Amino acid sequence: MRTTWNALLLPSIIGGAAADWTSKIKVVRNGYFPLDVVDNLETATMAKVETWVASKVAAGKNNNCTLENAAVRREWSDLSVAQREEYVAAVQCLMKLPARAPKDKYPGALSRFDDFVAYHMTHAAQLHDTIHLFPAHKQFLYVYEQALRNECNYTGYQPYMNYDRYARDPINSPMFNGNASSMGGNGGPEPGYKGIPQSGRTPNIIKSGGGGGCVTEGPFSDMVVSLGPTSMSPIRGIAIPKNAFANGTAANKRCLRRDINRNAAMGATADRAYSLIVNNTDINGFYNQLLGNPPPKNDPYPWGIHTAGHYIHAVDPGADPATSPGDPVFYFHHGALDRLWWIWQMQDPDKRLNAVPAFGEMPGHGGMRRRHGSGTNNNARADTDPMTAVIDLEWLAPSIPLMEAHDQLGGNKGAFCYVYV
Ligand SMILES: *[C@@H]1O[C@H](CO)[C@@H](O)[C@H](O)[C@H]1NC(C)=O
Ligand SMILES: *[C@@H]1O[C@H](CO)[C@@H](O)[C@H](O)[C@H]1NC(C)=O
Ligand SMILES: *[C@@H]1O[C@H](CO)[C@@H](O)[C@H](O)[C@H]1NC(C)=O
Ligand SMILES: *[C@@H]1O[C@H](CO)[C@@H](O)[C@H](O)[C@H]1NC(C)=O
Ligand SMILES: *[C@@H]1O[C@H](CO)[C@@H](O)[C@H](O)[C@H]1NC(C)=O
Ligand SMILES: [Cu+2]
Repeated sequence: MRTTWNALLLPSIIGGAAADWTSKIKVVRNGYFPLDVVDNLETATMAKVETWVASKVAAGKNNNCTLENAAVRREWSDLSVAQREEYVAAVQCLMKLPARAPKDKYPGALSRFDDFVAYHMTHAAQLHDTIHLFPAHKQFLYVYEQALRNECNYTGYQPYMNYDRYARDPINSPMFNGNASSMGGNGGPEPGYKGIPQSGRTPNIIKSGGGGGCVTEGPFSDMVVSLGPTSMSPIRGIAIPKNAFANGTAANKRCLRRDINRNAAMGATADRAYSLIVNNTDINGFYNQLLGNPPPKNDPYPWGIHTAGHYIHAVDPGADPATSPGDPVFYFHHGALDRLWWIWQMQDPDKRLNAVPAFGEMPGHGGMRRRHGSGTNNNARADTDPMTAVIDLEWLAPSIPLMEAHDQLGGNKGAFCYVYV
């Protein structure tokens, strides 16, 4: 049936009149937030995506993935209130299911949700070296999305956050307003918390947005955070109980703390994301600009989108690079980055799909910055050829070849088959 359909479709594409992608993918717009420059670029890119997928179909290389059967990851505000509540309930469900991480090494992993935090906090190199950052997080998100669907009966897909919609007033946004269909509210005031230092940047701190205390409103106000903090945590001025283990894997039950932060969010506005995509024809430029390297000049929010997105919802565990998936908003942020990477790739799929950053910088989270040429950032070069490298999430999922996680429309033997709208 599918083959017949593809055969019927092809002539119209070869004839130059590709069918309108909106007949294949259901577009939902909330009508409240206007489309921004990146949304418009994404829309304009869909014709290229359609042509490219058609060529893969024609070559028999699409692993059964088509635009018609692709999952759609939507922006949070484009979900209905009922869909948002279904998502929240699925995350809360994961937080109640038993952990699978080995108990001896990860005694503080108390739930399936924690399984993901436990992996992330102890496998920085496997997730964050130059060749792994994008594809390994693609796989990490996919496996989390699968857990929500297969273990908690969630019927949707992982939403992403379009920072631009919330950057100017994140605290009152549909993501963080603290109502039942939000991802929970801000933390209470914590005067000792000054923000997150950004050495080498001007300004050199993401100033506190006024929060830092426990989240008291919304679905995650009763969440129990267990793993972390690790010795890498850049959080200062808050009395977070120390983890019994330096590696952060002991149980350390505490509240979820946040500082919903406009100063961070403003570094991830659509103009910045647009410049990131259209100003970089080369993957190294894209990678470095995403991470804020070199630091932008004459920019009041010179963090780079990756850092900005993380600190929108800091503090504990969100601000600790190792334990950041311990705040469920992490998955919205990395979904947003995955989307930007995809839009960038799709500007020229033949050249960009498999482009691998040769040598860049570690993610610009607070204290984790590394210099070019320092011995600490050579995981990518030391022993791994991207062509033979793998993404091994251990207890989370079977290992897959790294290059299988570059293509979200047919990669990983067709397991990846999704678009962002
Ligand atoms: C594609 O789908 C067909 C029919 O469902 C199945 O037999 C085949 O194994 C699938 N191929 C791939 C690569 O997944
Ligand atoms: C973390 O440290 C503790 C105490 O040293 C150790 O027992 C545990 O195996 C470590 N876990 C990992 C993942 O290294
Ligand atoms: C998911 O649905 C199945 C089948 O209806 C049910 O047995 C299972 O308990 C549900 N799981 C959860 C976590 O609700
Ligand atoms: C929560 O806020 C969102 C965004 O303002 C709104 O659409 C939704 O109806 C609100 N939900 C509740 C339960 O108040
Ligand atoms: C591309 O970068 C240059 C230099 O940083 C900047 O002036 C320009 O505005 C950027 N272009 C776009 C479209 O953002
Ligand atoms: Cu990460």
